[in-house]
Formats: sequence, C-alpha cells, structure tokens
Amino acid sequence: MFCRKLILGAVMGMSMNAVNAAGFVPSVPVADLELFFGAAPGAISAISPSADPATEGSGIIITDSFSFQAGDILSFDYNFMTNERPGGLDDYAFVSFGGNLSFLDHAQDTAPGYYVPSVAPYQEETGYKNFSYIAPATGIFEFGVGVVDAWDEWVETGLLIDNFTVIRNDAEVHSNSFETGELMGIGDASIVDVFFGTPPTDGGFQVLVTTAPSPVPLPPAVWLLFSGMGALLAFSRRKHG
Ligand SMILES: [Ca+2]
Ligand SMILES: [Ca+2]
Ligand SMILES: [Ca+2]
Repeated sequence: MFCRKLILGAVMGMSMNAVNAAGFVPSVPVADLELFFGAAPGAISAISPSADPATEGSGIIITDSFSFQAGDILSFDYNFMTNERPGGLDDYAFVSFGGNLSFLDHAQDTAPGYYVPSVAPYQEETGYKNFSYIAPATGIFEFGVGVVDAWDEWVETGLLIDNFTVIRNDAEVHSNSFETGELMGIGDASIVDVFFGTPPTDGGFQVLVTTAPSPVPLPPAVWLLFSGMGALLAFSRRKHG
C-alpha cells in the first residue's frame, strides 16, 4: 500500500526528538509529552483507564494559543486504532486543554462491537467517531490530542484525527482540517492522506499520532513528491513553559 506521509516531528525540529535510523521520529517518553502539553508530571498516567502508567506516545497541539471563551464547543473526529487485543494492555488517548487532560478513548473497551477490523496497519479500530469538548475557561489556551502506551512500550496504538472545529454561539469560529498543517507535533506525529487505511472525514488529509515509529516506511520518491508541499506548511514552534 502506498501512503504519503509528512513527518511533523521532524519538520518541527523538536530538540527532544531524534529521527531514528529509518528516517522516522519515534514516540517520546511520557514525561516529554507532559512538557509538550504543559501538563503536570504524572498527569497523563493519572487518567489511565486501567491505572497502568503511561510509558511513551505522541501528540499534537491543534490550536496554538487560541483565545477560547468558556462554553466553546471544541469538536473533532478521531479513529482509535490498536494492536492491543482483548486481554492486552489498555493504551489510551486523551485531550489537553491548556495542560488539563481529559480521557478520549482506549484499547480495552468491553462493549460488544466497539472495535472493528482495521483497514489501517493496526489490527482493530473504533472507526471514525466525533468527540466534543466544552471549553471550561475563557482565555488563551493550547488544545491538543495525544496517544500513549500503557505499562509497556511494545504493542502499538495509533490515532487518526480530522475535522477540528470550534463552535461559539452556534457559529464556527475556528477550524482545522489539517489540509495545510497548522499544528505542532511531538513524537510520531504526521499528516497522512486518503491512502492511509481509513480515509479522512474532511478533505484529503488527516493527522496520525502513534505510540511507535511509523509502521509504514516512506518511499524516497514520495519525499520528492512532497518536497514542494513542505513549503506550504506554515508551522510555528513556540516555547512551552
Ligand atoms: Ca510503543
Ligand atoms: Ca501498547
Ligand atoms: Ca482533513
């Protein structure tokens, strides 16, 4: 399968990341994720659905210093994909609003039919679902999404994200469908297109974050294909502290 892919972590030049020998940016230790999101040490493991601590993962910040109003509806689509089978470990995903974390989804839901066979390079997935989050405060905050391994680092999980919007008083005041980037990533965070398993829910591109280096090596010819597009991606990286 042919999959075009942009490696956000590499594009960002995150100093805490090292591109591995295969040319990919691996996921990062959970403490680095907490720094990235501005979350307190231990905050990611504190929302682990199984109480198993998080080990490593990746994430994105969708809105860099966006001015929210309390009550804004933050909405996006996501597809939780995992190789953690029933009885395995409970990898999970979360959202971050200014470093305050909320649970998003996980690998060990027991509801019948919760997961279906994945068309992505994972064994099972939830399929695309919508998630809404009500902004709890007024002010400038970063909103992001992350995914982590629980307990060990070996059986991987991925999360697709697309169609992010902010609704205020029934009107859309912000959107990001990841067609031209417009986000910051850490670890194995990339933009993939319709050729990656489940297609995007809006436009031609979606974000992929995983708990591993990329499972889909990128052919050199694809790098050439995308070398021009890199100039279109307007990324910014600001210090978090
Ligand atoms: Ca891993
Ligand atoms: Ca895992
Ligand atoms: Ca999109």
